[in-house]
Amino acid sequence: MSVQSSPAQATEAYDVIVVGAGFAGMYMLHRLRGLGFSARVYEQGGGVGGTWYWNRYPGARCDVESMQYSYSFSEELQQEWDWSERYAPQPEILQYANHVADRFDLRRDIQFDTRVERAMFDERTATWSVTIAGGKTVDARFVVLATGCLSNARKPDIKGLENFKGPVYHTGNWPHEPVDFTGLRVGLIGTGSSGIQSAPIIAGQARHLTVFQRTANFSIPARNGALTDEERNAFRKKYPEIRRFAREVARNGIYAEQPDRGALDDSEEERRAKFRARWDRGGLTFMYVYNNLGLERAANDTAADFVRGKIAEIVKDPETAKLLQPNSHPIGTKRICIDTDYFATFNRPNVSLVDIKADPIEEITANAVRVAGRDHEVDALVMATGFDAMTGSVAKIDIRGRGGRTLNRKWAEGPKTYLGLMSAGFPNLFIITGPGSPSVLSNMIVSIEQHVDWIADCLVHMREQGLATMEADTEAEEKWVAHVNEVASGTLYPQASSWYMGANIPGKPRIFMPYIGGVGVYRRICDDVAAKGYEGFVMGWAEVPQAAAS
Ligand code: NA7
Repeated sequence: MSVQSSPAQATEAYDVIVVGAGFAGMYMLHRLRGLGFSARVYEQGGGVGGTWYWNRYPGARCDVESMQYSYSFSEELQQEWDWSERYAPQPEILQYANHVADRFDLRRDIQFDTRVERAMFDERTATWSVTIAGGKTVDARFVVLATGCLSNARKPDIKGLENFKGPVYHTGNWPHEPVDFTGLRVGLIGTGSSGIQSAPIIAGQARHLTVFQRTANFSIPARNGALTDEERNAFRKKYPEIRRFAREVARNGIYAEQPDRGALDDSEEERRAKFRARWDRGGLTFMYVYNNLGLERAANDTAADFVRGKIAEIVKDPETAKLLQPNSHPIGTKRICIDTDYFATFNRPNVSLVDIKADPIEEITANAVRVAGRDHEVDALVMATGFDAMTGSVAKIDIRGRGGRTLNRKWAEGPKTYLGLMSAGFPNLFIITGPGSPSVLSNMIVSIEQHVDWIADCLVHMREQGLATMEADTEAEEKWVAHVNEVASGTLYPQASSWYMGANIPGKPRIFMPYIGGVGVYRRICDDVAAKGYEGFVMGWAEVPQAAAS
């Protein structure tokens, strides 16, 4: 199948337009090409890598171990690439993305520095008309949104920010040139993953670092370190099992021992010993000591208390330690952070912590952040204030489906999708790792590969059956949205004001966006839907003949 421009119409046309050249867009392109579809990728950045292209802040690392946060689709690739550390730093992940682009010759079909402004569905021709920056319009049968979940950096609306005389950086949109804080007084706003990763590095450079904390966060030591050849080879040998487990068994797409008991099934002493062992090992699997930490408050409290105790042990000043101890949400209900020396950073004489929960920032002046009437003087500001997560990048595109209805209007009360893959009224528009899929609750590369493969199979099915359109059925979508919410409400997650709930964006509807049922369960549901002839999707034939078929 290939849509081509007829001589009379000069419009460029493809089978598929992919928006975004991060890990999702790159793999989508690779699959499409392999299946003989014509495809074009538009990427607003100047290179591949998506979130890893933009998030260049000091200390940026993935919180999933690199041997697992990597593509599995190519045996050669996973055998060849040498990750240097347990958690590779951002430059290395970006290097990997570039390596993949080169190795699979992807760049020739990617147009960089190009924002997609609009996508309009023409019901008569069953074609998407996509307008890119500069006004050029390109047609495609299908559009795949590979726009990423954490790529729309959000600078909060703080009074007086525009009056600040020094540089203001955002961790999610960091300059490509080196930033040197030597000799400067730096203010860091935000203590999510980005703030927690960057604080120790900035503190090591700056004359003084003031951290403005609204919500204290749970963080587990990364225990990062160089990977030995032996460790890499052990992983590689075990890859078939590791990858299978991550795809089919693990809830979060990460290979790890699965807990077989609840926290309250052990004595306090046994519990402490297990928490200590996981703390010493480091990393995200801390939450997998027991099988009910995300479900039962009493069980969760035991893990939260353990971490609070560790913070009190590490941080010397009791007042500061108390402020750093999270009390506002169950552990794990906001994405747990993985750090290197975050809490110990507050023992440095050049670091101070300001609580902006009790007293929010009043104003930013030319050279200070004013809190409770006191000016904290700073020469530079770092906003580690997060993203308009999961829907923000999609919302920036003017997407119009059937009847000219916009996706933003449809999602005004919260994103509605069937399986996270499609939204009713928007035929032939796929979303990768969208709201309603495990997405940000999982190892993103596992979820990306699953979505891309599912979409690729679906396009082949449509080609073989001569189908022109595919669209989520409204009823199936309603049921799925209800299911996503029902599963979330059976957990402790909705108890936190997190970006999973859209709670970090003023005015954004609060609904639990990712599907919490687990990647293995979710994969089976998607496969089952496909096996049943794409149950819950409505397929259609073209109202007018397609331009060409091959
Ligand atoms: P996050 O996790 O959204 O963290 C943002 C932080 O910024 C968080 O501490 C927020 O406090 C704080 N914040 C946001 N707006 C404000 C304002 N207006 N004033 C003060 N403080 C504010 O983003 P990250 O970039 O750290 O991490 C995102 C994900 O990337 C992470 O989960 C990993 O998966 C990788 P709040 O908690 O809202 O009170």
